[in-house]
Amino acid sequence: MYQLDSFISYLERKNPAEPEFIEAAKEVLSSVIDVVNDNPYYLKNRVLERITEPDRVVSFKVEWENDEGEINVNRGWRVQFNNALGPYKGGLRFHSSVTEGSLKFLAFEQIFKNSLTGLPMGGGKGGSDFSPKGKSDDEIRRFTKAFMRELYKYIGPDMDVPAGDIGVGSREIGYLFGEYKRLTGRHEGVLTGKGIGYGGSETRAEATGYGALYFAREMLSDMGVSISGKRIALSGFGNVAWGAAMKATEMGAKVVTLSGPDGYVLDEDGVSTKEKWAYMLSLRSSNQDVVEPYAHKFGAKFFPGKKPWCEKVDLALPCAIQNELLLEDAKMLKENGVKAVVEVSNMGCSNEASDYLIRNHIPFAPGKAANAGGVAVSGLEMSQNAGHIFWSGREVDDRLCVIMKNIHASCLKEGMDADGYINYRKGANIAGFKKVADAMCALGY
Ligand code: 2IT
Repeated sequence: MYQLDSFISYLERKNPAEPEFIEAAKEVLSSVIDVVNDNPYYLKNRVLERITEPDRVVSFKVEWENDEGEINVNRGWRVQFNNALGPYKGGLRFHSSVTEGSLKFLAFEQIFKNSLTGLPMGGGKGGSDFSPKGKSDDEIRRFTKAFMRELYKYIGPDMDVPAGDIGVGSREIGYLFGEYKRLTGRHEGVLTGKGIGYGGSETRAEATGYGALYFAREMLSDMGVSISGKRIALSGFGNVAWGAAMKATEMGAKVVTLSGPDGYVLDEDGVSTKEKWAYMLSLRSSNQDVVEPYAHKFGAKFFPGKKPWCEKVDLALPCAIQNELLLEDAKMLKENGVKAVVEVSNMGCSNEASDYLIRNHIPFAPGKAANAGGVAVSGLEMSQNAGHIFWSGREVDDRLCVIMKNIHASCLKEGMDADGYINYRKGANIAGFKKVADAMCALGY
């Protein structure tokens, strides 16, 4: 029998100075520990020890030259956490906050997220502590290609298929794919999020945001409420926030905030026009990592150094980075009558914040369920690449919508509390975990 506290202490001893990994593990384990203790097969197979240990972590040096001709050194990693369900799959993050521990947390989350999609994908994640902020396009290209010169040794269409994440968008995927092709001579589905003209899938760019809104719509309908007319606070201003703002607008809701490391924008007219969405993309590709110019351009208000969670809204959608919505933010949202919190970034809410929301019976969707649309369409891109075919945007979007509804149904099946409260976090963790644990047991050690 496992005991939660002693198992967490064991993980802390094995993974010192990796607080985000411990936090993510604690969240999953607190949901699944009873399931494991009730299942002699899982106990005999030591699934908890095995599922919390990555298959391997590759760390490598990345040397690149800046515009002044100086040599720079960064560190790159690929965490190949678990491939029980399929090839390792997960994004690459280029951000100053990246450490081995943060990538382990992201790869761990990715295992269960990918399992929830129902597609055959294992869990992985990679990236670098390289910060694109303030870099020129040439510097980004040189760094990205140098990164692939190491990474290509460890990946392959049936082994490990990276994609984008924070700091890695279609521009970087293009450079990465170009370098992989130059090194190997193979045009194959080794990366997802590729440009549509050279093997990418329709709707991949929009998929994370779209999927999160499909999930949010299902959650609200569990409460008998329509998403139309709802007021939404978003954080972030990148690819995920962009997709979410477009789909929310299409559903008749109004997104009133965006945010960046510099503060948040309040746009009472709504982030709801093609011009505003295109501007979000241009802000992102400018590599400045600030959102304030949006406020100047569109006559919106800007609150420096603040987060959008103090606004009175029906829905809060963290779309930026981990631990961006903390306990005091959750309290403020509740005070202001929030109806649901949908985590679109990975672990956007601290455990304390999501515990508080759940204790207070505010519907809370964890990232591994709500943001799975991105990797789901990556899985569809892999299918198209493997079959040498191309699906229309309509076809991909229809499949995405079905996948998000299925994930929602899995959360209901495993997450319904005795008093009728739907604990989506518990439901997602149990449903995602069981499938991986069953496969691990079936495959043997
Ligand atoms: O966090 C995520 O799910 C992603 N960054 C997308 C991963 C992918 O392989 O598309």
